[in-house]
Amino acid sequence: MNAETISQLYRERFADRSLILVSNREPYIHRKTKHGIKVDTPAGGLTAALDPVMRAIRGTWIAWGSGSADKEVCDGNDKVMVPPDDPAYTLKRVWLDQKEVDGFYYGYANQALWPLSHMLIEKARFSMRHWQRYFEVNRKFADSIIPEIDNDRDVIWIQDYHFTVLPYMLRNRMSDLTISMFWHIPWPPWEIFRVIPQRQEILKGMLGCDLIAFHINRYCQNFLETVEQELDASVDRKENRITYNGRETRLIPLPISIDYDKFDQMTRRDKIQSKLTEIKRKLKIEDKYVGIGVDRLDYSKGIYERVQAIKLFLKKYPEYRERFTFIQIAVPSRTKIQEYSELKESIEKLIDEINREFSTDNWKPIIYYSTNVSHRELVNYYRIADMAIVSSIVDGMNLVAKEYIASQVDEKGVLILSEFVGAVAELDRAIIINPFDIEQFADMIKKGIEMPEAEKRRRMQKMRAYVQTHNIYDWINDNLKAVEKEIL
Ligand code: GDG
Repeated sequence: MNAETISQLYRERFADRSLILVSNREPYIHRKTKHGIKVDTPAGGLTAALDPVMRAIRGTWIAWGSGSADKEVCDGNDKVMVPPDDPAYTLKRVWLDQKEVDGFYYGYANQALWPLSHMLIEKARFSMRHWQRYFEVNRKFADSIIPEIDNDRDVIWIQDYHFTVLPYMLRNRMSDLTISMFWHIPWPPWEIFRVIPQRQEILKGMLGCDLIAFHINRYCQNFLETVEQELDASVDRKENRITYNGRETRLIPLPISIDYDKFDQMTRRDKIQSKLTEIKRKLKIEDKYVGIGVDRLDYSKGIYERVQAIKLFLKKYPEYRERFTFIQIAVPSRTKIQEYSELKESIEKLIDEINREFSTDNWKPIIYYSTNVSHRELVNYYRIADMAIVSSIVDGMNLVAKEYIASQVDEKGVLILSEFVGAVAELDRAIIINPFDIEQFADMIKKGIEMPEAEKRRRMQKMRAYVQTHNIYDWINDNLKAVEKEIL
């Protein structure tokens, strides 16, 4: 599947239905700078995955307008065509004031639902004020969506944990709409979810959907069990169906993916070799074995554990000192939340310690970047790296693993992958680690480096073939097929 086939299929199957995608984060952020208005693409899996889909389908994307120049570039209806250099679809922005952002986004979404869904009960904070703002912002989005609906045959596609009560709000206003939701993070077992004071409102809200998709079946099963325990609903575990208040909601596992061809092509672009040589020279890593980590700086990503494993690896296997360099790109994320700024500090402190302890005149073990890097630049690092380490302690899917694979055109890279990411079910040729087991983790880094070339290649070829044939367009095709089933 590719962009063209998807756009054609959409036209054939959904001729008179528009697609309205709703997410918190917008795919393009306009920002005022000294040199005029600049456009950023945010770091994050959701927007990275969905932008190619919207380019192909050309629907309307409704999201929070978070950039300092966002208003300036919009028309009177809060709309702007994007991508800026090749306009293909409409972005409609919803404006939130500081109190709304604090309560809805930093508060309920990211300090209650995010940690809870990642099974980190002790990090979850619940406040009535945050919940109220969260509820109000969901209503604000409903108000912004309704005027965009041409007729009740349109398809509304809601993304993620920011909008759990929105499906019910829309359903109440237009009962025949087709409402589908994709949940990008894990769904925890009921014993964990039940901690949430507003758990029933959340479940009732989500059951306003016709269809809810999770990355893997285990998350579907967790959701079914949660509903079974919390609501007076009929739950069919075999068919993944829930009937509640006379309405049916279907669940499906749909593992998200990436635009494989885009990464593959960026990796093969002209002059990339000289660019790679230049970067290596600048970083003084021409003769080193290079590892890479790319993450939003989030406690779910296991960055601290990764750095601990690298420290142990260098201690235990001194023969790799001056020969192994790790590049960590950690884009700051949600920095207003204390937990996140503390994590940033502790990771940077540990990296500093390691660099002080092991560095020599011509070698620094860890090169650390704490800035937003474009996908084009990221690909350079993916190419340079002989090994990628994805060590999340919990992760819905993890796209970095798939991006690294798509960038390995010479098939030599090694992927070290946590057993706690959704992607592990599909990428079983990676070297699988438990990020909590630092000893084993350190040994696996050694194993990855020392793996015979032929085996590295065999494993990488298998994973590349898989990601190529299970790319983001295959994912959207499966999504559309599932939605179509609901409509017919
Ligand atoms: C959630 C779930 C699920 C990284 N640095 C920069 C940058 N990135 C891009 C990567 C990749 C994305 O961010 C991160 O993807 P993850 O999958 O790790 O995602 P989360 O943001 O945690 O997203 C996750 C995902 O949703 C999709 O469903 O896989 O489990 O937690 O694409 O390349 N992008 C830019 N600058 C950077 O510096 N522009």
